[in-house]
Amino acid sequence: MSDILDAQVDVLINKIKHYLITTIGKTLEEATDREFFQSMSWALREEIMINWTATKHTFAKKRVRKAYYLSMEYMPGRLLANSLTNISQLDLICKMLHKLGRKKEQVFLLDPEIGIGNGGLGRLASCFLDSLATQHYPAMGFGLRYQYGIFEQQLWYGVQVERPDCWLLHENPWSFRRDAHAHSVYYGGRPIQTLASNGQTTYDITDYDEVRALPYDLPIVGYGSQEDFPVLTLRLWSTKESPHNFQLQRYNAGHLDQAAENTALTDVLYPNDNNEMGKRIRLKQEFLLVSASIQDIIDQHLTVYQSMDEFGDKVRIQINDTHPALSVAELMRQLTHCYGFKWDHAFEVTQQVISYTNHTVLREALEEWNESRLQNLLPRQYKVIEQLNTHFCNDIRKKFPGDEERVRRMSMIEQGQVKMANLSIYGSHHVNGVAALHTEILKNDIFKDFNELYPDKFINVTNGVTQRRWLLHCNPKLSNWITSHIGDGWITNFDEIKNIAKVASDPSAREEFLKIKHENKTALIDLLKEQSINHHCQECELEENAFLNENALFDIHIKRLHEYKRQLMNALHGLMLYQELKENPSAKIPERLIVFGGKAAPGYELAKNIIRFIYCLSRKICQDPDIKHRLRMVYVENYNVSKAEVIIPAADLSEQISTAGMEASGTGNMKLSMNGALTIGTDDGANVEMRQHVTDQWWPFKFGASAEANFRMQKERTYSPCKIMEENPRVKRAISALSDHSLVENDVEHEALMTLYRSLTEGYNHSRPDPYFVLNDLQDYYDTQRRVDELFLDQHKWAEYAIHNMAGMGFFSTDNSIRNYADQIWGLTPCPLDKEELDAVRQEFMAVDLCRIRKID
Ligand code: 26W
Repeated sequence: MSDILDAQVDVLINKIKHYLITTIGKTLEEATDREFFQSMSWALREEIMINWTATKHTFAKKRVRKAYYLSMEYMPGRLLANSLTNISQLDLICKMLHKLGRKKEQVFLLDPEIGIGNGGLGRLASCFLDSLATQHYPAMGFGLRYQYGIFEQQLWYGVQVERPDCWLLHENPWSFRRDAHAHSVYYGGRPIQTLASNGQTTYDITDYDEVRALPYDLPIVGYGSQEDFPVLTLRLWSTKESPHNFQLQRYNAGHLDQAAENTALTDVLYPNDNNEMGKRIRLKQEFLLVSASIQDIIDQHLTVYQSMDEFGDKVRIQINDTHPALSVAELMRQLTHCYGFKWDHAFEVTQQVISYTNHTVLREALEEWNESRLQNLLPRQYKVIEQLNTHFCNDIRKKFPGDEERVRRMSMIEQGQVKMANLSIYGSHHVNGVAALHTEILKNDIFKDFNELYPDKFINVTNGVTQRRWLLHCNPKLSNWITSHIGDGWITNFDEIKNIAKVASDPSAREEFLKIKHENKTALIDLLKEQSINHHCQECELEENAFLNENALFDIHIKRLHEYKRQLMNALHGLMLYQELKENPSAKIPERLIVFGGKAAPGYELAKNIIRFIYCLSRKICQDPDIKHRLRMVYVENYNVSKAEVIIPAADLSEQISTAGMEASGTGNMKLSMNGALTIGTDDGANVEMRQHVTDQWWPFKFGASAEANFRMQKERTYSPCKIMEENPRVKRAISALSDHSLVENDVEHEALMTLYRSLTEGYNHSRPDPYFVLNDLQDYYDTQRRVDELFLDQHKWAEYAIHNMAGMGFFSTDNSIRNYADQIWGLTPCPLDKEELDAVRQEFMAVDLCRIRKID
């Protein structure tokens, strides 16, 4: 075995030398780490290309139904090491790097962090692709290739500064430009009514703006320890490189901004999470994704079937939130205008093909577009929407005669706004929420009218995460421990994780678990130290012991910053704990390190002020000689997928404390739990199902008002945070510290904290005071944290709980979510690599290249 590995190492080294000389003109010794990384990637990619080609051939040959995932966001993080884990080649690479004396950490650091998304929605899309690939589903992802992904967050003395995220600075060996699949996308112009040969009225267009969308493909490598691992495609559109897109006439007339608008279309990701902006360029981006992808899907279909007759049977399109909702209008238009479908038939096919996932209940995040903006930018799609709306309103009237108020509420076009959720629901055969509670809220609250009209349309598909990245890859020590106790079946069948419960009561297994957690904490401490050596940190963090040690309770709150996620409540708890420790120094409270990570949308002032508050408070704590050895608070700069891979394995406590009824699902909750953290959480989103799967016995830290109670409070307008403050001195003392100058060092800081104080007590910018009920849950949260302390003091008991929590996570694999989509929504069956196709590709390649890393028998 080891001989074979040695031989493979040598072949790989030869291949790398080959690429170094033929593409860079250097020998192994003189190559920089980056040049080495590039050449190594080129060498490895040969292996992946074979399976990628064979995967494509297989889908075409078998003529299977195929699912297309349309998403404005993805969050793959670093791809290479994860892909190598999936094909069990990471050991080989590490061995090779060791032999050559290259540091693997340094080499893998050169793999670009791909962050072309905001948070939960984009990361979910990436987990889905991993599960689609691993389970051999015929599928493909579409997205946009933003040149600048989610901004890099710097923290200057508590102030968030955004820097561009230039992930494309270096050539990416895993990104394949595909000129043959470029498409034209049309904006603006005037529609001209035409009569198609079948008598159907459609619209041509004149004086339009034509934009070329050029795709770049990324390989998505599924898990497979055999030779037949599948590889799917993530196709990302760019408008950058097409010369046609630069409008020289406008440039010559002195309008550089207009001239470059289309080449710049895919330049930047909009950095808003759960907040709608209504910007024109964003609408152009959304349509770019929709139009180019649908043309591509139709092309792929015609290549295999030569006609559109089976389109409704062979194609499924999933739209990830409403961002690609124009798919409904654009598919209708292409079917009627380009392929001669009659309206009714086109709609039947559209509805058969499209389904929509909703990811949020926040009303400010539901997309609406200004009607005249949409009409001017996309005149033909606007006409389709108008016509769809007429049909839709008639449907409503038929079922609810005389209820014009209902028609008004449900209409897609209302008061000069086009409502994308309404369009998506009408155009889809299924609409799904992402957790049981969330789906119920959709059905009974925000989409109640729609559910009454189409009761069978709404279903739940609970989110998940891929255990391959979020356990196997990011936590190798714990993975080995799990495998040593229950075998490695969990990697592809996560239900088997339940078997780990059998060691929960075994003292030596607990000991092993605690030791691994300890080692993972050391890695996190190293990361924090690295950050604090960075220039924009407070001096006191540089002290020895700055982050306590591995015995402290690691209390982790990582996610986008948003009021409803209540990072403020966590920070207020830190403040109350600080005050308690001051007052009561002999209290039996374990050391605690509170870690925050997450970006605030650049224009979200309150969120930025919450970061500043955390900074001020952590400074206060680390300047206090009585407390700094017992409590610390730290904000991890620029939280991203790679940082999550270090933070999550080190967590003891997972903060999932959103206002109940507001978080659609959450997925960080699942990642932390499967890495052996206990959850302190409200009964919100997927927390509810996690608790059910873990059982109440092993879920000790549930707290807070229920979603129902919160809705009631919202409706009845009975909530008074000031009353809570008056009645609860401990809460009052904490809130007062926001306004009494005790935490701040200057006026600017004081003003920042005052906005938080006001938002809790009076309301901020016309909103009600404390709209997310922080004070209402604060005392319960504080008391629950004291129970956390108590359990943590008994490490073996804590380990027992943690192992039971891991054991309850089987349901929360995206393998399971994807099976649910495939069975309940798409009607899709797995299609494993065809052996003949794989052999054929291999043979063809072998004929020209006899130097293979993996030998075929
Ligand atoms: C147009 C602005 C905008 C951008 C993103 C509006 C809304 C969004 C997303 C829908 C927000 C989002 O990411 N939602 C999150 O989706 C996750 C995956 O389903 C859930 O786990 C989170 O609870 C939900 O907040």
